[in-house]
Amino acid sequence: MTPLQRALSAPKAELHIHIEGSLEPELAFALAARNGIQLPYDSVDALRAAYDFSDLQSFLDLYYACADVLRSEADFADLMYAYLLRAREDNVIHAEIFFDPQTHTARGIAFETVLRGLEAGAERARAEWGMSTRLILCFLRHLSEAEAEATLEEALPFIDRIHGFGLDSSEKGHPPSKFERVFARCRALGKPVVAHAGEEGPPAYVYEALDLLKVDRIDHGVRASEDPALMARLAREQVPLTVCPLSNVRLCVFPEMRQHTLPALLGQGLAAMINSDDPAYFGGYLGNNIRALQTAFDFDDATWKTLFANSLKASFVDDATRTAWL
Ligand code: ES4
Ligand code: ZN
Repeated sequence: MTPLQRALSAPKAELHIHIEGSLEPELAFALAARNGIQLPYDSVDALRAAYDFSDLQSFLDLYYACADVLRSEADFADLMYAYLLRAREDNVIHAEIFFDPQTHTARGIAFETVLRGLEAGAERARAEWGMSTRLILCFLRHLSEAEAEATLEEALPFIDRIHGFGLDSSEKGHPPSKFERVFARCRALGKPVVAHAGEEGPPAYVYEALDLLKVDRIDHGVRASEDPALMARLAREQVPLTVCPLSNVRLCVFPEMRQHTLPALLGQGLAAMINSDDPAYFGGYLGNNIRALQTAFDFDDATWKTLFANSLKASFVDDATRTAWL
């Protein structure tokens, strides 16, 4: 076996996946037909041809437009099950899955419809092959903190079914400091919290996520490599970084994979691991990320082992479960 084959077959966790970003064009058209909705594209191929992004915002515009086909509990269940079935092929044994309730409640879909559907898909995967999952509710940072607070209120009746909170959407101009109060409430509920930071935003946003939001992990964080003091702190504190290599290349954070800072992050001892982010839109699932990294960097077995151990270590499961995995 080659290091690539061993990497693909190793058990691993995925900690940064937006369930709405796993909506493949084929499923989008199937759900549009089921719900009597017209997508603004003629065919699967025409939609896929639109996956030519110049930055985060150009992607988000399409991502939110496509999410409109998600209407019923069954739609969310089918979406979740399709992702987990695909993740299983890459030997993902545990997935912590982001969802964006505001994208759906703004269209009149009830919070409970979204949650029940996602849970039904996850329960099917658990029953069929023992898949382990957690749900992380993300607030949309282009909206106000008051809207995030209102979303938290909507989630409170179901709080035992929400395993953590996150912050996503347009990063530039929406610093973590905008959400300091609502994140304090999430932490007071005893929930782990994470935030996207240092994807397109500057290292200062990573400091804010750490110091003001007191996050347990940083999502992306790749621009930390611009700030040596921040790199030293992330290494010292072993803050997990949920890095998404194909996403970063597709959204032009790096011009090509060989320019990705993942080797630098690992080289300086940061607790980074790899994830797919929005696999339907960015050229693939975890296995595709592994193949692209291997082509660019030819990682050895020890590097792959570190990446997958970092993913399992940084998961939000109880200590006994984590220890059994490692
Ligand atoms: C996202 Cl790649 C990325 N960044 C920020 N927010 C997001 N939501 C879905 N994908
Ligand atoms: Zn993301």
